Amino acid sequence: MTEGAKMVQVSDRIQKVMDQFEIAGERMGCERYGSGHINDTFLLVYREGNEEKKYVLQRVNGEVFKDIDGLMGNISRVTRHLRKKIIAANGDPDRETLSFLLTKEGRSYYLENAQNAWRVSRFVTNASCYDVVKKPEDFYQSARAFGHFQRMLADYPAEELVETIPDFHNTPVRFETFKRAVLADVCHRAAECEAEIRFVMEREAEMGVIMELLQNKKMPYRVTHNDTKLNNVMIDDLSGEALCVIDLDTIMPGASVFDYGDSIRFGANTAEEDETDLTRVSLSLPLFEIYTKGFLEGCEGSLTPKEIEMLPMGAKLMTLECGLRFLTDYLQGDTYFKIQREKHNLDRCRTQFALVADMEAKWQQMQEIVQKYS
Ligand code: GN1
Ligand code: MG
Repeated sequence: MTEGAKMVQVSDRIQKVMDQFEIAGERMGCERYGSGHINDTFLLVYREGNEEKKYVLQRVNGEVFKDIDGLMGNISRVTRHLRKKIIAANGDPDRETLSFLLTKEGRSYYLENAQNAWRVSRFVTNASCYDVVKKPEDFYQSARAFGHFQRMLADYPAEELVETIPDFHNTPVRFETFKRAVLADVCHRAAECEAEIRFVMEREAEMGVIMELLQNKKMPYRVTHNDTKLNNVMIDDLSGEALCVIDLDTIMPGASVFDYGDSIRFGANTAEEDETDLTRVSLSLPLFEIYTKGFLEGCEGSLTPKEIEMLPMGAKLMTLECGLRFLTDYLQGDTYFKIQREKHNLDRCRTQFALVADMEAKWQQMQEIVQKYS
């Protein structure tokens, strides 16, 4: 199919949305893009003279992100801060951070209706996002990038940021929501999930460990990304270096170990997030080590001894919390995460819990690896 033919298939709705933005050139194509569970993403191709230009069009899920003004405000403030840092380090701000196009009315997003806001960013060319670790080097690069991202935001005034999803990584709050979902059992699915529910209940005592350290000021609040999946970093196709951290919707004050932990959860798993054969799920210690090294290098010595000590716990709690969220969504009727098949959220929950169990088995080795780089 030619690019032109793809363009013909664009729905009237998308066409109308694209019309709201100030985008130069001739429209050549539009196709679905990426593998996010929340927003809808499209790749737009335009031609200006002989040059092809690409953009990313996104529908921000208004059910999940209730304060679009706050969210886009966060992103523009944070990217402005990052641009300054990148320029000061002789980097290329157009490739190393996201930039958004304005609508014809000069706004950073187009509000289609209360539930649907749309935005357009420049596509970072000659760079890729990966859903699985194909080369350990890519994972190492992502680790450095997320560590460095946090480092660049260390002097950003966190109080200026809106909490786009309150209590996003507050595991005890997630646990309370889960317990209510079990009790309500609106879809009559709790009986089927007995083993998973028990798995969660057996770990109740650990749920609050990180939040308690933050609340008791034993660990600092930092500006964190909070959704540090490998596919949220763009890797330069030529140099192989991590270029740009994307998906900035959940930048909020948080713990450094959230970012570290969520990356381990996703990237150091030997299987995909929705693998149905649980014998394939495990924590890869070599990948765990590579990420630990890269993340600490990226943080450039800025983590406190307590934060470093809690890295394994961050990995475990982010994995447990994510499994808990998938399970809660399954119990509530799959209203939050997009699913592609029946029981998709239950499958995702099971991989997360299998990974938690494997982390528990490898706890000692995880601690030793972290100590080696501290
Ligand atoms: C969601 O949108 P996406 O796919 O990057 C979710 C994360 C989960 C992740 C699980 C706003 O991220 O918190 O860890 O799915 N984002 C939101 O894959 O809830
Ligand atoms: Mg994403």
